Amino acid sequence: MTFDLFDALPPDPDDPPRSEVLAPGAMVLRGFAREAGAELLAAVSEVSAGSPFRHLITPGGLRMSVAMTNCGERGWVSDRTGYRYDAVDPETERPWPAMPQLFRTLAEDAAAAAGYAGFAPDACLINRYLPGTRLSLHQDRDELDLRAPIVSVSLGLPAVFLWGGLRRADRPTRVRLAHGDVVVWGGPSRLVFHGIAPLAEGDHALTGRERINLTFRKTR
Ligand code: MD6
Ligand code: FE
Repeated sequence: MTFDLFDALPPDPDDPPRSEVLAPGAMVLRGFAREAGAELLAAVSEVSAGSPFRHLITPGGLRMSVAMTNCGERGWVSDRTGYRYDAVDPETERPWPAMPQLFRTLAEDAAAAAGYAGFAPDACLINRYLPGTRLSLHQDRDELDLRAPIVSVSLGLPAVFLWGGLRRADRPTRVRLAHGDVVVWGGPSRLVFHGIAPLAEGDHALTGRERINLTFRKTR
């Protein structure tokens, strides 16, 4: 007779479930990028050596507290005229740095793990947070093809992700995202309002006082 001992074990607090469903079409893959973390951060440094982090201005004239850059065929930018994806970095007036192969592979693998096989991102927005930085509730709706999901990778300091609903007024739930966690969302969740609560003070072994977030998109 055989039986599987592991079926009988209680949940281990040091080894929590690998994935959680946030809502239909949306999943958190816990620790999915943790192993690649240091390499991903090294690649972020290379990208930002070519296209530096900067604080964009919203169409309303406010300076965003998140610093941003991009890599890939197109990058997300904001200025007084609105939001758009642009093949050229307005700051350097050159194309954005190429998307590192490691980024592309990770994004494709995470999408597939969440049920979105064949994801082919053409843009990666890179957000940098310091303690106190926040990102107010918004929808990601500047992409032409809303059938493709978004893959979001958290690195460095943990953050509280605000996960709302399809209406701006829907009260968000709070989801802690730690170094290496990956959120994938699409389908019925694609236009959910979301944001990041003000980042708490902290010191991460790989990033110090920073949180870095990568969001991979198919913009057209
Ligand atoms: C962040 N993320 O985690 C901000 N948007 O720093 C986003 O705004 C976001 O994580 C669309 C899809 C996934 C995301
Ligand atoms: Fe977003």
